[in-house]
Amino acid sequence: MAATVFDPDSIGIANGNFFGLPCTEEEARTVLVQVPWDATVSYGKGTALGPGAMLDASLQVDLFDERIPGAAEMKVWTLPQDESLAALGAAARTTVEQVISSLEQGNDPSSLEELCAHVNAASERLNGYVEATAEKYLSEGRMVGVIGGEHSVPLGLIKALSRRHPGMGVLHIDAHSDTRCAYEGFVYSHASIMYNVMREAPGVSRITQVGIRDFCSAEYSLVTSSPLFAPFTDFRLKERLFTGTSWDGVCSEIISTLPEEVYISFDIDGLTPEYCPGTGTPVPGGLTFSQADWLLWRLACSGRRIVGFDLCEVAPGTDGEWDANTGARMLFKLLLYSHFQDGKK
Ligand SMILES: [Mn+2]
Repeated sequence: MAATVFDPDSIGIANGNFFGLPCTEEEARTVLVQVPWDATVSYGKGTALGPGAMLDASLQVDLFDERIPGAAEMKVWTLPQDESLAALGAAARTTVEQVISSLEQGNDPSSLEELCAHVNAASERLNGYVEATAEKYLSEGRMVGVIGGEHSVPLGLIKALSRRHPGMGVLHIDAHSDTRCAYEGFVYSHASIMYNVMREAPGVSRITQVGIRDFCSAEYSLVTSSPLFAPFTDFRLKERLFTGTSWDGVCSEIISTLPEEVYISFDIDGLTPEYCPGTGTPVPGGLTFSQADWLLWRLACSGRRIVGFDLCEVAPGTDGEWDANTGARMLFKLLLYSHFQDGKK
């Protein structure tokens, strides 16, 4: 039947895979794990709908790249969403809303410990799911990418990878440092992912942060004093650019802080908010799509190996499919650049 013939130059077929790529679980070189979870989001919600919205938007992306042959032949399979996760996250979200509204009314945080413990237990189950899923596919020799969801969700993947690649670095693109300890009482908060990486993934030797522009003083002192971190705040990036350094030169400085094996943790709000108006905590400033793309391309060309990635905080918003379109296209770049490295081995 004509509808089942894969044509990379025409609109993608809704076969459950991102970009409509024709690939089975057995054939997969990369497995994408969707995590529809926005339990601890403190401001705007909706990132739980991100994976589905990006999957729909991905069918519009042309599977061609002028630099990398074989884009349409990438073996990428998408693990279907686990519905029980969405239900667990929605229940936890209701408890989180109770806690936040109680905190906003000035109630004593210690009176909320039991509610927070419920949320933390739900997050631990989520982390267990992601880690076990990652372990399964990594042990089969496949690459794993996590598609959030809020930015708390990739912890299990980062832990699994850091055991296999001790000394690996994390390239963290984000408006936020995400180094808060138990934000609002929630240990596995979206605002704590890199704090938790520091605590629970000792195999990570470097966290290089790019585009950070919304942080508290405790976070700033942590990332500027700990040798684990290499912070490139948005102000420092712009200072370099506005005084005449090229973006390519800045990318070289960023990449030079990373070891040979690199995991990419991409929060879409690292981009300027025009690209992601629906995301939970948009912040003015940031990277353009092209700047982020150039950074990832230069990383791939640097000889370093991309060992895995996540793409988080994409929320469909209310203005059509723009956020998901941006997310799907950034996901395509992440897949392309990890695939590109295979050709160089
Ligand atoms: Mn963020």
